Amino acid sequence: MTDKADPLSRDVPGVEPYDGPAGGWGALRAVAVAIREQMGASADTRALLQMNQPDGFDCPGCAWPDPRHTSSFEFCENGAKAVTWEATVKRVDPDFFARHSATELLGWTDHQLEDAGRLTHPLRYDPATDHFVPIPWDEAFARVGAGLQALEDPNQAEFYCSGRASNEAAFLYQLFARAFGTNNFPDCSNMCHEATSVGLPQSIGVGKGTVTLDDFEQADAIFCIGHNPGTNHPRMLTTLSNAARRGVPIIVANPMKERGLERFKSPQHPTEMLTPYSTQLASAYHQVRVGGDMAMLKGMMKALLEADAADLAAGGSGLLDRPFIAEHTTGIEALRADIEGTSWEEIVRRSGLTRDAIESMARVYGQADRVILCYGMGITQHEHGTATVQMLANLLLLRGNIGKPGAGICPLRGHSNVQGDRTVGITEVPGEAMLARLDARFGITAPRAHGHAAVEALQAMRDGRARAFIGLGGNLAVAMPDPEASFAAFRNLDLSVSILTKFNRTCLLLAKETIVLPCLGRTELDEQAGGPQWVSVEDSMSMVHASRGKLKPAAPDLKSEPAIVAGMAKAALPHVAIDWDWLVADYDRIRDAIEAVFPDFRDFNVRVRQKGGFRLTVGASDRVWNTPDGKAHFLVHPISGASGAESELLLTTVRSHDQYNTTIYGLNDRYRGVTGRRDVIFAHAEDLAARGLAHGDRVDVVAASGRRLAGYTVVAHAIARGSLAAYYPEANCLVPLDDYDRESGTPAYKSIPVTLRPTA
Ligand SMILES: Nc1nc2c(c(=O)[nH]1)N[C@H]1C(S)=C(S)[C@@H](COP(=O)(O)OP(=O)(O)OC[C@H]3O[C@@H](n4cnc5c(=O)[nH]c(N)nc54)[C@H](O)[C@@H]3O)O[C@H]1N2
Ligand SMILES: Nc1nc2c(c(=O)[nH]1)N[C@H]1C(S)=C(S)[C@@H](COP(=O)(O)OP(=O)(O)OC[C@H]3O[C@@H](n4cnc5c(=O)[nH]c(N)nc54)[C@H](O)[C@@H]3O)O[C@H]1N2
Ligand SMILES: [Mo]
Repeated sequence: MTDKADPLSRDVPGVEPYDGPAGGWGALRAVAVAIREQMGASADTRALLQMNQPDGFDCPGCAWPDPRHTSSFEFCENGAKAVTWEATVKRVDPDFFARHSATELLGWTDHQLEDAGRLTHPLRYDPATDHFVPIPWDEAFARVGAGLQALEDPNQAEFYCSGRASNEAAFLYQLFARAFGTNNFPDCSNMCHEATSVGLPQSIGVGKGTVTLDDFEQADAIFCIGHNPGTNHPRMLTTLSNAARRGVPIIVANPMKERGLERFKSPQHPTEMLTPYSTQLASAYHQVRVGGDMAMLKGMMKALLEADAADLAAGGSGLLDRPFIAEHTTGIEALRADIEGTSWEEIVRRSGLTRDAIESMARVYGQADRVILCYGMGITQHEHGTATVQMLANLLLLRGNIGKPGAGICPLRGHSNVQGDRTVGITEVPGEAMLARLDARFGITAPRAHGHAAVEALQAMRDGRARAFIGLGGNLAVAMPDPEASFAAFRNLDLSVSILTKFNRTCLLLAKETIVLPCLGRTELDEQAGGPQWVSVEDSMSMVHASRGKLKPAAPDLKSEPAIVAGMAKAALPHVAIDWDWLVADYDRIRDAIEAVFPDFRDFNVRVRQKGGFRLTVGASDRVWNTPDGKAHFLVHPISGASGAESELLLTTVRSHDQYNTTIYGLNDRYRGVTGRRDVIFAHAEDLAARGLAHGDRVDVVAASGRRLAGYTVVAHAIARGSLAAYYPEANCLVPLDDYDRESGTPAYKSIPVTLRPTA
């Protein structure tokens, strides 16, 4: 069975280590394949050239900002995949739904469902025939309206928003839900950067990143913790490689060796493309244990405090920014006591890193004047995600690394407008000032009671307290943990409405009434009564800018998201005196309303027309701390996460290079050396050996609940001890719905205790 001499020499189908850099010719080839498969041989590739151009559309792929100074086409493999997936020539039209019953479609994979093509008509599930059937828009809206009016209480409806929606669509959507009477806004941010939105305001008074792209040009050191830009924010590699070429140390903390953080061959760089040369990115790569970040960060602070004390003793001025701490912060003494009381033994055991490694990270940190800390889902999707985000803020505050050029905190946001949707009111805990302005502008009385975030929404649906679901984009049932609970929750509903570009599994979890409303995508021309319209989005760095679709819509019957929201609102709220048609005829009117409700958008329609847009105010970037006492706060939490016990295996779930969340473009994960399959689990060879297993063995991955992923193939990989990784969403069956960060509600997708058993 196993080759005892060298277990890694064993041939495992579809698994072959990848030796190349990120980017390079492999990226260009992948784009050519995506274009051929989705758009055909005679593809109109003009769309790709419009991406992230000042007068083009915002790439739906990620929220990394566009460099303001260049107008040259910024090439990104995964952005191109996102666009070809939307601009595909394939269609799921009425014929398609006549050929395939809902029961049959439920047996398709997520890849097959979306690969079938773009939606073309509004649909309703017909229980008599078990098929989705086309219906006219009027009827679709009337059914949505009737379903909502039939509820006993508006709080029985859940209004989900995925982060693709524009500011204009999201603003109208929250207006609709609040005029209807609820603050139930589960949103994709609840599964993503909620730990940032909840944690950072307590630390620094704002729940957003504090840096801009310019800061990356001035930083002396960059830390990348728990994110995978080569796959999920590929345009960031250009920023990182520019920094690396300047000699800026890039320190990575990630349980998995990710090629996109190691080496990059820029498709924009002729010398790199035509020679064997690529840019080395990470100057040091620390394979922290899954769930070991809190221990690691405390270790860095401990090493920094020790070096500070040594420097003071030697007559130096210390390593802490004492004037900054005195003027701008509170809580340093409690933090110091906590860190001094934490032993190196615990830090080393729980982080999985040596004391030397942690001290070297602290040395780089302590020697740099301007430091940026970047982080992603590796930090947030844990039971202690919010506390860990606050540790990142502590570390930065110790040396005054917030609110000065070249320094700050940089959460890598997920969906291209997830941050903007929040800014324009998609939140279950709205502030009174905003609600008062909304009421004044529209003559409504918005509800004041807090609503549901994503986990609470699913719990309410599961328990029958929520009866209706409206989804503006996304695939909530598949994105959430615990399909046993979440699929049942959807099947329990009276009304389920999905506004989508592509048909997905959430539509197939049939409610008493199930409606699918097809919408225009980012890339497409949006004609309204007042002429062609464009929308606005906010990137990870709080830049708000315009996005203009140019392509002919996938089908004549599609409506824009704002028009669909307006259609539903008119039907559900016949007695509310809001002129929805007037608002949608010209999106400038929606933008004027946004400005009236959110003062930070002053002169919105003027400033958003400037090239590159404008930046929203981020107080902490200017050392204005919007906390109750006007100070930034050092916050103390006990170490949580990995215990470091010999027997412990924590499973993290990650995206492959060939997927966009629940959208599976294909079955390859090039940089991790996997081709044509997703049923693999990455493990450290010694963890396998300790369990009598070897590379290529088939195992069942079993969670504490007893649920399992059966028949997976283990792949020996460069991953930290005590750590496993598998692909999302397949592994979501191992995450109980009740395992989430109690502060932010973020599901613990990235530290699932499991055991491995040989498959019977
Ligand atoms: N092409 C593409 N682009 C995307 C997406 C996509 O699916 N495809 N999704 C978008 C969305 S919504 C989001 S939120 C972002 C997600 O972007 P990322 O945050 O990069 O997402 P993940 O793939 O979840 O990768 C997390 C990284 O964290 C590491 N990690 C896992 N567990 C731990 C841990 O305990 N500690 C540390 N330090 N690291 C850990 C993993 O090894 C992996 O490298 O990307 C956005 N952009
Ligand atoms: N185990 C595990 N689970 C996770 C994560 C993880 O790392 N691990 N990550 C979590 C994260 S960070 C997120 S953000 C969620 C993702 O959660 P969602 O945002 O709910 O999911 P997506 O897969 O991005 O949504 C895909 C669907 O969006 C629709 N769509 C695409 N473009 C548009 C558009 O322009 N308009 C409209 N209306 N619809 C459109 C398509 O029909 C497609 O089927 O998943 C979460 N789940
Ligand atoms: Mo996300």
